[in-house]
Amino acid sequence: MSDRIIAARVVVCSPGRNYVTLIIETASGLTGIGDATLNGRELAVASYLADHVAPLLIGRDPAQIEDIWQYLYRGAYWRRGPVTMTAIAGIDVALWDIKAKAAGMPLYQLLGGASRERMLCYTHADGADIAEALDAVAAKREHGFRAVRVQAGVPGLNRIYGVHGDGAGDSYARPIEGDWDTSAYLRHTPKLFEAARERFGPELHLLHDAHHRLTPNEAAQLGRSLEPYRLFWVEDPVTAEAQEGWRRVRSQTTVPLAVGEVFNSIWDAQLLITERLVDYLRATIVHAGGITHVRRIADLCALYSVRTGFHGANDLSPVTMGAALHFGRWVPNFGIQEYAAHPAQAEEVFGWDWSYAGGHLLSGEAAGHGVTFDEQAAARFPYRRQYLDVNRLTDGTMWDW
Ligand code: KDG
Ligand code: MG
Repeated sequence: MSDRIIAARVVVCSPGRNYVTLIIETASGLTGIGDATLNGRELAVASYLADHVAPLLIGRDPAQIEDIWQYLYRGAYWRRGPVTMTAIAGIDVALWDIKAKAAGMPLYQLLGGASRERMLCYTHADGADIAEALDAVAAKREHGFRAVRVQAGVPGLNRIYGVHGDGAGDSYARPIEGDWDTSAYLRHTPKLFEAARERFGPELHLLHDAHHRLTPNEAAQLGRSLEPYRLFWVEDPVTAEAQEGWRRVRSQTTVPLAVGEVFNSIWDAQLLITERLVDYLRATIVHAGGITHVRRIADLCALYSVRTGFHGANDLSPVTMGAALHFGRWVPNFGIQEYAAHPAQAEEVFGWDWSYAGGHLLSGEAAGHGVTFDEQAAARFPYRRQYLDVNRLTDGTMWDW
């Protein structure tokens, strides 16, 4: 007997930061939870879902995940883009949650079963200068992390996103404006990783995020200068739009490359994957059309020796982490999972059965993706408009970040 969707509600709340959550209910009494959070543009996705898409879901069979996905993607005409693909992801993950609950299975079993028991993860260590950044790395290592992303302030620059915090104070009223000077950054960054290797030895995995700020040639210079320190990866050295620019980066340096947290479809990544221009793809479930679409991206990656390295900052809700860990438990070409702990207040709203232990993340065994959402608790944390930073060169020119 087929089931049918009887309700689809969007809740926007801010337990420490903003999250957009979709709740789908079925006639047989099942509930699916999806994350549709797009940092800094949350209400656009909430409106897309509530005003345009939720009414189309009522009466449909929740088991028809593929058909609903195609209906929302092909049927929209205005396809792709972060708002559309995040909205589709919210629905897709809620439907996979329902399907797994109906089957009485943890989601990874439906996807094809476990390929591994635990997922290697990396976390963030930031500092205003090299000494402070390395102390932050030491603290993460104490906590068992085997892979750490390291970002440090650059002399002469007052504020850099990812180093001096990411989203407080002024960001409620208008975006914080960071400073940027590529030459200073290129001079300073090798010193950071030289000092990190000296202090922590060869085994700790070190990662770095360049936040799309370099040209392809500058990225090649950065990669070469970091080769002696054997990084796990350099992330987003150039803008995601510079697809053919990655050929220059790839041909000039052997440093492993990661990209994709701002990608929302397989078409954003096609050239990078099929020409083997990157090593890790960071397109995530929440911003790239859900499990249904990211599975296609991961399968294409597998043909070209590209591994997953999903975005996992804490502006992606615990629902996305739950889904990502079931995906990671199954996907054959898993690489690493980013992990930044969620704000403490998020635990009052979301419940989850995934966990961290000894540098790894573990998915739970509950049926579905294992993440719950308490709508009454969410009402205690109303939405608060908040922006991501912007970035300017020291002469005032708007820049990438
Ligand atoms: O919403 C954007 C943040 O999640 C992003 O800037 C964080 O670059 C980031 C990362 O690698 O986690
Ligand atoms: Mg990043």
